Amino acid sequence: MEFLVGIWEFFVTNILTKPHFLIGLIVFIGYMLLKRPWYESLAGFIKATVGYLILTVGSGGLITNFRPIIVGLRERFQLDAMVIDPYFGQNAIQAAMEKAGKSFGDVMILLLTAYIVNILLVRFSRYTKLRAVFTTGNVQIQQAATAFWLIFFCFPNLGRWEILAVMAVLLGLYWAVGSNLTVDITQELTEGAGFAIAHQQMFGTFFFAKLAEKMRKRDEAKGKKQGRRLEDVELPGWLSIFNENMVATGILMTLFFGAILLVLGKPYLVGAEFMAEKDNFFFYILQTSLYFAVYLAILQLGVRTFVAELTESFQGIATSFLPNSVPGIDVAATFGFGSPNAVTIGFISGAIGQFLAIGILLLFNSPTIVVAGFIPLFFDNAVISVFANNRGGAKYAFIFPFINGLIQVFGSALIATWVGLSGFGGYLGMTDWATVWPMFTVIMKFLGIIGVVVVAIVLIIIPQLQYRANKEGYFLIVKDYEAYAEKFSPSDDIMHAE
Ligand code: ASC
Repeated sequence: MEFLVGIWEFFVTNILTKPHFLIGLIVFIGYMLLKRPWYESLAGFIKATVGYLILTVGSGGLITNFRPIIVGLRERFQLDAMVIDPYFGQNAIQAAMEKAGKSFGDVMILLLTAYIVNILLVRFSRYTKLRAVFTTGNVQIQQAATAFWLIFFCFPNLGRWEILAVMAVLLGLYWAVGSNLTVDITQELTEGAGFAIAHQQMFGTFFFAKLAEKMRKRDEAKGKKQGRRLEDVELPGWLSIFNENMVATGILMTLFFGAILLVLGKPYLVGAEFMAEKDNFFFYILQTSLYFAVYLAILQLGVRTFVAELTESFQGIATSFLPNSVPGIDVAATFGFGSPNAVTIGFISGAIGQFLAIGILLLFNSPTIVVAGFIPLFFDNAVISVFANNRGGAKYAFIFPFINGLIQVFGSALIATWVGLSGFGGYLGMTDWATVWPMFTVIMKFLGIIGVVVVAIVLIIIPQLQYRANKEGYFLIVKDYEAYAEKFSPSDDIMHAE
């Protein structure tokens, strides 16, 4: 028994929670199931793992590059506040659990059992209508920790195994249902790349994508002049340089970073050792800003490297074990599709929304003050912008991330204060965890076990409703995108060039 537990632990620590290896392994197994020779399968493993690691270098670089701003704003204005960021959130929960006498080992048990629930739900897609397996292990740990704390807050007196069972069912359902929500919009965005999103804003992305589409169709019905997608806007004269993504990102980020870095000032940045005394301030700003474009380019290269492998090899898994399914992967993979400018615009609009919300908290002397974290700021708002642009046009690529920025701050401040996490310095802060999870928590806190049943039923019904909306196309969109596109012309859903 101990031996088996040892193997499990090894697998969890080294593969399950390391998405690059998990995706590599899925590709390897997929190719083997497709009866490819071992050396081709090995090559697939290497390409997928390397590609995923490149993606991680890109997203990690963006996160580190932004550190002077996050740390600077906090220190410079002496905000003793809660940071909304998945890693800060995880640390806060670890500290809170220790204080409450709970073992973090239980979070790992939850992660595993919820994973199994997710796979089983997809295995029985005929009944559950769930088509996506969540594979992004790094965020699954953060979510398991947060879900643990929220559900423990609702049922502090429930026995250890009973509460773990409740948690596993709800979290497994959230993973499968959330990822499944993004299947159609992602297939349409990527023209059948064969993946869904498995991250922290799946409900939010679906909501804003559909809202953008609805607003556009409403405008169309009214006969209003149509807006355009970002990639179709041809700017005149000198503005035409913005048509090139790298240039647009470079200029926009220099203005945005530049403004904030100027507020922080060179003396602070030197004192905090973000820059050296001898460095020129202007060139420091320029370099920091242009690095943003560098990491975005790296991220996109990573996506291109592994997505093709994953799409092809997953056929092996889909035909053998998990019929009608796609893998749910890191949200950053969507940044390789659609308009690259939407990524930058989403980030900046979301940041303006968040900063405004933080200003409002300060103004009203909120008991909890929030400090923006880069991950919610960037990854949530960029993806919302990408989809809003894809389905509704440029206008929504600006507006929706802004609204989401407000939601992230207010939602996180409310829930973290209520469940007692704000005092521990951090909260996850990503869109779904500032919206749907707080709603689940309210329902469960006030309705008790009946609340658990209500939340579970709502989650179970969502894919059934999606299925009803287009029975014929529902599984076809993952099995054979071309056939789907021919039959259902997704051009109706997404916005097209004029
Ligand atoms: C997260 C998280 C990360 C990033 C990464 C984005 O939520 O914990 O490390 O987003 O997954 O690529």
